[in-house]
Amino acid sequence: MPIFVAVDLGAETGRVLRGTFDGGRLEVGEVHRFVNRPVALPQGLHWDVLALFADLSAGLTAALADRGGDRVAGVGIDAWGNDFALLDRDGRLVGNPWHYRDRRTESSTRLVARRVDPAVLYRTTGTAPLSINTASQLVAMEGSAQLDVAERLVMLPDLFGYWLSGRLVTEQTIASTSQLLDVGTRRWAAGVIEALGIPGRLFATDVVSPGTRIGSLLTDRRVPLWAVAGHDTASAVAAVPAGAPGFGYISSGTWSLVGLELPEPVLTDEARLAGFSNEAGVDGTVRFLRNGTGLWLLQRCRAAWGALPYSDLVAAAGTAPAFRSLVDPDAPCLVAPDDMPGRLAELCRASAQPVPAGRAELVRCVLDSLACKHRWTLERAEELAGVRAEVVHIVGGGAANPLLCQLTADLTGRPVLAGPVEATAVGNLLVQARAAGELSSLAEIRQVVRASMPPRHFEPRPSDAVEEAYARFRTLVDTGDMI
Ligand code: LFR
Repeated sequence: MPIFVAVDLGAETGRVLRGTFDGGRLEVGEVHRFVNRPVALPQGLHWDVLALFADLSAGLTAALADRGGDRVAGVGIDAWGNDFALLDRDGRLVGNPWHYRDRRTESSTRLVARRVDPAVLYRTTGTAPLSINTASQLVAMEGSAQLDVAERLVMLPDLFGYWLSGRLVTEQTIASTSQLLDVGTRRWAAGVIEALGIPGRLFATDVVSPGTRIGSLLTDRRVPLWAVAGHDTASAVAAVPAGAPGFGYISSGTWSLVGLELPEPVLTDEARLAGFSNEAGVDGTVRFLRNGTGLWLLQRCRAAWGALPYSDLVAAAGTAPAFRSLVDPDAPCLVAPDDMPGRLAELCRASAQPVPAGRAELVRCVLDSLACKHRWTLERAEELAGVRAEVVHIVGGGAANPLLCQLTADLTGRPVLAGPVEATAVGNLLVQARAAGELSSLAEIRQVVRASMPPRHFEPRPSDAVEEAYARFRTLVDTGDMI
């Protein structure tokens, strides 16, 4: 049986997973897991890409050594979006890549807007103006020595692919998080790059679509390296186990990426002002979605409390009073990692709501608020795209949080289908399986996900309490800061 290996890099954790595909079902097993530890230097916050490469290489060695009689039919890499490395003319790394949460980009969106009319930029790239975008980061680096010597820009999954295979490509889905890719042609948007004052020479690599063979591993030439959907969210959406069109999805992890899969982008001013992006999906599909703060709020509370099991926190929240205090998860003061319980309490106090007493009430406040924001975002997406989602799929870590899934069903009024938790790795593995000729379409990929890991159903429970809470939430969001 062919086996495939997925390298899945998240902002908190990296993993190497093995997938065994028998023609109908995929079985996934984790081979190696490692911490992704950003490093704060006096000059700013960076990723330690050398440590990540050492860890993923160790995982790959273990996965390849343990193959038994099976044939390794491929390796694929996906990672979080927006971040990139610069290479010099010898193909060597120029400095350590920056972390998208580094504060050097604080005024970048304003600078970008001064150089290119925001409506024109949105019509060209389809990307919401966020400080984490590659474009914002590059503009903030203007005049730096790094930019002076750089010859190529490479998005992070492609950097690791380059180090594994010696071949440099740009994969389309990860490039679509840059705000520098043309949403129509899916090529670099040369006019935008020039108008922003970013050196054009950085963008000389070919843009390839998911499923393209990059090359083979330098350490074992028999093993192909495939370009998968290199953006983790694109891999997760490919693994949504939908049987028909007309679904909404929430890729729920540190972020909540809430949106729709569309055949064409939505490039209106309304979509731009509501903070929606049109990211590239598999097979020319568009991921029309909004980046919202997700379980980050819970992760940071838990960090402040000493790493209690999530399942205990969620179970306790289930017994706390519902919808007592609500916050906008995207409130700017919640971006910083420190003292999350204190910041949440402060937001409740400032909006004249009861301050949650104790951990259970605070977790309840977070989950109620996330579910409200899920509804707000889904309904905005539907209005903007002019389509209705009959069901909502939750994939990623949040699919293992039954309270969040039930609350999202209650708020959106749609059935929620939860899982797979491992959607990112599953999407990575099955795009490889298709590239290797084992499957033929995105619909078939999703059929395999349904057969291999059937989702869990949550039926909506409409009530006056839900509607009253949502009305309160809307007031908070509609009067707050949107982006
Ligand atoms: C999710 C994700 C989001 C992206 C954010 C930052 O892991 O890739 O899609 O907006 O990370 O890169």
